[in-house]
Amino acid sequence: WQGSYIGTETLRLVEFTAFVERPGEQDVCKQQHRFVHIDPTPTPDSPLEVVDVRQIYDKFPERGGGLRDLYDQGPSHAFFLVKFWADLSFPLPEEEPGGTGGAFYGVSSRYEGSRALTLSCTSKVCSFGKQVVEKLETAEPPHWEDGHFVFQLQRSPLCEYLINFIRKLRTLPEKPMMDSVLENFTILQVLRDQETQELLLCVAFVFEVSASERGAQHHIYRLGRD
Ligand code: G9O
Repeated sequence: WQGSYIGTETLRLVEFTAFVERPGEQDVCKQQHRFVHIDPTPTPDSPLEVVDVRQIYDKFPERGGGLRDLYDQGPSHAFFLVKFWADLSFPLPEEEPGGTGGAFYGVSSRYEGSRALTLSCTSKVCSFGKQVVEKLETAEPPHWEDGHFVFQLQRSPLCEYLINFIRKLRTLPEKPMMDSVLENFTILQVLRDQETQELLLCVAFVFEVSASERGAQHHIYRLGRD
């Protein structure tokens, strides 16, 4: 299966955004800052570069449902790696220690698929290759649009661990320091058909901080193994 996007014939990631919204008095005043973003703009349909999955085994749990086990079970064409350059150049909201100053930290994602199914999404947040948070979510029931089923997970609140992680990272004085912390921070998302537990997509996320004038960037790879 070839293409320059994250997806297979069954399920394709169309849009993905992690953001913070600062409170405004009215909805229209809310200011959204995107840490990372994959947009729905069509990209040229050239094959993705392949990264050997063994190179990133140590960044995720390997056994007990970790990356190695998942890849062994396959299907291998459903495995992707995204390198994000996150935009952390947002002004920290006024806040008391331990609070978020009324800010909302969330993540929204949208998928297109060829089958009506119940889509489940498991996210494992990992530090030094060990899982520190796991979150299981179910997408809204799909709706039919332009010839395919559309699945959405909208405005899912980020967990405390991630909010604190982003806020602490933001206080580090230099990009190289942030990047060195991010070397040991990864996220693994697994999308399944909830009824059959068939694996539809597995996406490994790794991070650096964007140079502030460039905004959030990303690069998508396919994961392979000879
Ligand atoms: C530099 C850090 C940027 C953080 C981006 C966060 C991406 C979020 C990926 C989804 C995680 C879902 C798990 C979750 O919400 N736990 O709360």
